[in-house]
Amino acid sequence: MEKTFLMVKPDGVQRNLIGEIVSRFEKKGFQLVGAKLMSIPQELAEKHYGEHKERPFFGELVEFITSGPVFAMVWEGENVIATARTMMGATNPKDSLPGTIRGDFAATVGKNIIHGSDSPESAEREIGLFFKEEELVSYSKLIAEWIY
Ligand code: RTP
Ligand code: MG
Repeated sequence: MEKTFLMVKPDGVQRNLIGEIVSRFEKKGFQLVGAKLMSIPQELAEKHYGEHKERPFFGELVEFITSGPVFAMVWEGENVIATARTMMGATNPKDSLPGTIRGDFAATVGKNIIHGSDSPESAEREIGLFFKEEELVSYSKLIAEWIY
């Protein structure tokens, strides 16, 4: 079953949005298979955002993501990678629609509440960066097979 890496960024944690965000993915029908509140070490932040190394905002991005605790999660379900991106909304909150997480809660591009893997390759890479194999659990719920 497909898995993705999602993370409530420091602004989302500070604004008490962990529960709201977890709740949206639960209600959608996805399954939480790993989660932890953590501070991101500098080196992990630089690796995680490695694709943006040459961008002018890289320093700011790493500084922000290491500025306070984040809530790191792994979610599972059919098409969870793309669906989670849709539920998050556009990167820049000026373009993210109401009803999406960024559309409802974020106002600036640098502080946009949530991170989500953008492809199967990123998901595998990011899950591996943030979680050990034994931190992920596999379990089934005793309900309809289309609720993941
Ligand atoms: P994320 O990686 O955090 O889930 O966000 P994303 O895929 O929607 O956007 P991405 O292009 O990967 O950019 C990563 C984060 O960098 C910040 N950003 N700032 N100042 C700027 O122009 C700018 N552009 C991007 C955003 O916080 C974005 O989430
Ligand atoms: Mg990204």
